[in-house]
Amino acid sequence: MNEMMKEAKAQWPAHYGSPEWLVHDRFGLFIHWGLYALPARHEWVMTWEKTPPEAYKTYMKYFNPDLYDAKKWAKAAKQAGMKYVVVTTKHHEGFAMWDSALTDYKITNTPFGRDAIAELVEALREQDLKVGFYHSLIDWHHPDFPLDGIHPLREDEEAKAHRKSDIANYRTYLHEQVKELLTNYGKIDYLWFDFSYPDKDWGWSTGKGKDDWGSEELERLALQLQPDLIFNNRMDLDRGVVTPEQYQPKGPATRDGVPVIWEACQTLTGSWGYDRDNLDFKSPELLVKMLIDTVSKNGNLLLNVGPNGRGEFETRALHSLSEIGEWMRLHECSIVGTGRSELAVPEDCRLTQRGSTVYVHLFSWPLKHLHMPHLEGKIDYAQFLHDASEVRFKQHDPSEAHSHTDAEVDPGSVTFELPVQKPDVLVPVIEVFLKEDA
Ligand code: JFZ
Repeated sequence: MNEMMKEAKAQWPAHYGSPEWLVHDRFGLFIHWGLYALPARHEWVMTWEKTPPEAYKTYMKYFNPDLYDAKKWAKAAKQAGMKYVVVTTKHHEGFAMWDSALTDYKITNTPFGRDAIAELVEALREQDLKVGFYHSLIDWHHPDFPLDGIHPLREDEEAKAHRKSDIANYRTYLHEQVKELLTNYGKIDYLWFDFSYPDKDWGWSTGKGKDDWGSEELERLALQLQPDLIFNNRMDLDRGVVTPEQYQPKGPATRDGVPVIWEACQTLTGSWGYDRDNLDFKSPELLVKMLIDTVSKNGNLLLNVGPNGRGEFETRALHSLSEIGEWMRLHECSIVGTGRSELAVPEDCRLTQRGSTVYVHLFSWPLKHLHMPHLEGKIDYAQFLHDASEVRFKQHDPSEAHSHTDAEVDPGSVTFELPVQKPDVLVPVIEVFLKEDA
């Protein structure tokens, strides 16, 4: 294991479950599904359009995803090479996607009438996928959630003057709902709370953080029910998996300069919920490169799909997942169980490493040669990962320095001999076996 990864694991809170599986698995599916699938204009539509909770209930009346088949979702994740799934149990809109006894605002009271979370959890276990719950700390439906600058009623003067919200009641509701989720659905591996904004100040209201959520107590409660649980870092407690979103960090993520366990969360289009008119799809090649780039920096990738109101992943999302899956079918061993390599990175490449095996991912295809510095005498064998065909290499030879390939190569480097044709995979990978004693 690389040094930075060791340091990151040493930072992990001792009272949490072990993060080993997460760090090993590297690739998960994020699912954002709620009533917002119906307006299909982003999962923040309620507050963007300042829709009062009463009016937003229209979507509950018409929520009927007749094509929902949890087994299909689980299979799509599995086929894409993902090892875990994090699904929204409740998003900021406040709607429960499970059969909660604590509210009427829940999926079993829609025409659909089924517990989507129960069905999904079962399907995930069948596919041997780990189960994560995304749970929104923010709730724009609950009357005891105090208005603030991102609430849909933020410009409703009547509500601002007269609404009697008691955050203590909301806190109890939040805790009790989490209790249900961690009691009624078997083993849950990952809790992904979202999100805290304690430093926000709109003058007439402020943001919310650990005291509002009762984060310490919530964490304790969760661990009592599920001692192996791991958490992300958005409860305002400054611990848990660090979750940069919608950008690729320049290097391994750190907290106060110290490496931490981290997970990039990324969208297909820039929206999390189903967003019909947003066609800004990242290409499968870009998505595969984002996965590789993340793992080369010791991170995980949690890639999101926003299913639609019929309960399906749209065609484009399915296409992306299947392209990623085809790449993963051939290259999984350069991702799963690997992390950052301390070797010097050749031009246009990303490296990952497991023990003495190094994976060289070629982001752009060079002409005939790839030079890797500082490897003279250290390589035992090399091959392409996708077809196990040998990749021959030669050491820098000063006596041949007149030859075109050797002239400009740094002493000590190794030159891999590549075909002119780029292999027919999104990102080709050379698997390099270092000599055990090198
Ligand atoms: C949150 C949600 O608001 C969003 O809808 C989605 O669920 C996403 C995964 O998480 O958005 C955030 C939360 C935190 C930050 C940015 C967006 N942040 O810390 O920069």
